[in-house]
Amino acid sequence: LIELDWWQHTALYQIYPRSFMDSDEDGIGDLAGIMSRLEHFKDAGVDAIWMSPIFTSPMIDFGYDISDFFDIHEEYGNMTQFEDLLERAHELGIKVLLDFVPNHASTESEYFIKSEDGDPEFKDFFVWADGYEDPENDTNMLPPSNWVSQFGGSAWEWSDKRKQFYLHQFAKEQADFNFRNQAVKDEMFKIMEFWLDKGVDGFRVDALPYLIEADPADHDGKYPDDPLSGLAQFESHQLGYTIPLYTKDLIELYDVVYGWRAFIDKYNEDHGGDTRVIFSEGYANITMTMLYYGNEDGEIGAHFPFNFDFITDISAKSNARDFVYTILKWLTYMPYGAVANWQFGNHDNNRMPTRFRHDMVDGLNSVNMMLPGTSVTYQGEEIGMRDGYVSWEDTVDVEACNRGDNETYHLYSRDPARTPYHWDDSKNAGFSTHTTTWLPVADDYEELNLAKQKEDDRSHFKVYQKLTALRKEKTLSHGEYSIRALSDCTFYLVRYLRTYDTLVLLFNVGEEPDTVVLNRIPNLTTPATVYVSSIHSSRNAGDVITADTLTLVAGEA
Ligand code: ISL
Repeated sequence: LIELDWWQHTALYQIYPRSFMDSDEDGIGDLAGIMSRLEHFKDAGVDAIWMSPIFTSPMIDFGYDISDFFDIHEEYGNMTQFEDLLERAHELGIKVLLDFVPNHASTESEYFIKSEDGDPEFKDFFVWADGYEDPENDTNMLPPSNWVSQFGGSAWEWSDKRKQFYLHQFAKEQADFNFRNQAVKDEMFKIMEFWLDKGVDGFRVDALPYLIEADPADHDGKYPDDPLSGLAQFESHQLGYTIPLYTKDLIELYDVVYGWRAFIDKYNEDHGGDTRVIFSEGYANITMTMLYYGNEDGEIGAHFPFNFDFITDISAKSNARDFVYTILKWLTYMPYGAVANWQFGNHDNNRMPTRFRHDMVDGLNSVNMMLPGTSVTYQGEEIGMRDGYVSWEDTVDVEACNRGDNETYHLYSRDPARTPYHWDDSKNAGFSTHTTTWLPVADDYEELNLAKQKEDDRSHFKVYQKLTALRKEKTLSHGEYSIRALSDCTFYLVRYLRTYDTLVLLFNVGEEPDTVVLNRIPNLTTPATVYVSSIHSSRNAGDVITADTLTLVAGEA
C-alpha cells in the first residue's frame, strides 16, 4: 500500500486559543495554557492542531483583525512561548498549523496607517476609492458602490484623513488588502515565510472567497453595484439584500491561491522535512470550492479546501438520505486523486450537538472519523460540548453587535460556539481561576466535562478515543467506501480493503427506533463484532451480532 503523507489522513483539531486554557489568570486563554494541555491531544489521539489567529490584534474580531502579522498577541503570550509550544508539540509528534489571514488587516496595522497617510510605498495596499457627492447633503459622501459587509452595513468606510472610502468586507476595522497590487502579494509571501522559518507545518487560510473584487477598469472606471436579491425588491433602497457578484468567488482569486501553493511546494523542496500544507477556508458552491484544489489546466491550489457541507447542508432536520447525498457530493466533485476532509463545526457556527441532536454526537464523530481523508474536530466536539448561553449584555461578537439588537442578536452571534472549554467541574470549568472569563462558561459544565468523561465507563470522549485509534487501521486510511441509506433514518458506511477487516458504521439519524436488514449491507458478514457504539446504545464493545436484523434507537450508531 502506498504510504500516505501525514496531512492526507491526520485527525486535525481546531483550537480557539481565547477559550482553550488560561494560564495567567486573566480569564482569557493563552499559549502557555495550550502548552500545559498538549497531552490532551495525545490522549484524544489527534495528530495535528490548527489555531485561530494568535497574532497582535486589537481584537475587534478576536484576532481576525491583525495589526502585526509578525508577532504574538500580548494577551496570548510572546514569541518565545510560541517557539517553545511549537518545539514541544513537535516532540510529541503533533503538527502545528497557524491561521493565515490574507484578505484584510486591522486598521491599526502599520500597513493601514501608512496607506491612509498616503505613504507612497503603502498607498495602494488597500482598496481605496472616491465616493459620490450626496445630492441631498453636501457635507456627506456616498460610497462607490452598494457592496455590503459580511458583518452588516456598507462595505465602504469613509476616511476623513484620506478623503476617500476604503473597502472592508468584514468589520470596518478590517480593511481589505488590494490583491491587484504586486507589493501586497509579495508581503504575503514574506509573512508565510516568516512563520515557516519558525517551523510551522502550514496554514489554514482565511476568508478566500473575498480576496479580490471587480476591477473598475473593467466597468467604465466605476465600482459596479452588486445585483439586488429578490428580497431587495421590497426594500430596494436598503443595504444588505444583494448578491455578491462583484465581491465574492472572483476567478482571479484562484491564481493567488495557486501561487501560494507553488511557493509552499518550493519551500518544501528547498527545506526538506515533513510536508508543509495549506488548507483553504471559504464558503462557496461546490464548483467554486473545488477550484481551490486546482483547475483543469493542471494548476494546483490548497492541499484541500475545508469541507463545510456538514455545516451548511445538513442539520437535525436531515434524514439518512440527506447525509448520504451530502457525503457523496464532495466525493463525487473532488478531483481524481485529491484528499477529502470532514468537519461538523468551527468557531463561526453553532456547535455540532446543538445544530444536530445531543444523541447524535457519537454517530457524528464516527462519520467524521470513518470517511476517507482527513477529519477535523472543533475544540469541544470530542466531549460533545454544546452552545453556551450568552446574553445580549455579555455578547462580544462584532457580527452580533453590528447586525443584531437585544431581540435578534442570537441569529448572528458566534459567541455561543466560543465559550470556554470544559476541563472539569471546578470553578470556570477548570479553564481559568479568574473571577470572570471573557465569555461566560456554559452552565452545563459540571455534568459535561473532560475529567468526568475520562472517569465514566461510557462517554463521548471514550468513543472519540476509540475512533481516533481506529483511524490507524489500513482499512480506514486506504480502504474503499460504500455508503447508502437503508431507510429514511439509517444509513451505512462500509470501509473495506482486500483481506483486512471490513468496518461498518450504521447510524440512525432519525428520532425513532429503526430496524434494518443486515444482509443489505455489502461485505458485512455475521457474526460481526461491535467495536464501539453510542453512549446511549444497549450494545457494548465486543458484543457479537448474529441476527439478520438490527434495531437502532434514535441517534444510535
Ligand atoms: O462564517 C461564515 C458563514 O458561516 C462566513 O461567512 C465567514 O464569515 C467567512 O467564511 C470568513 O470567516 C473567517 O474570516 C472572518 C472571521 O470573522 C471568521 O471568524 C473567520 O473564520 C474574518 O476574518
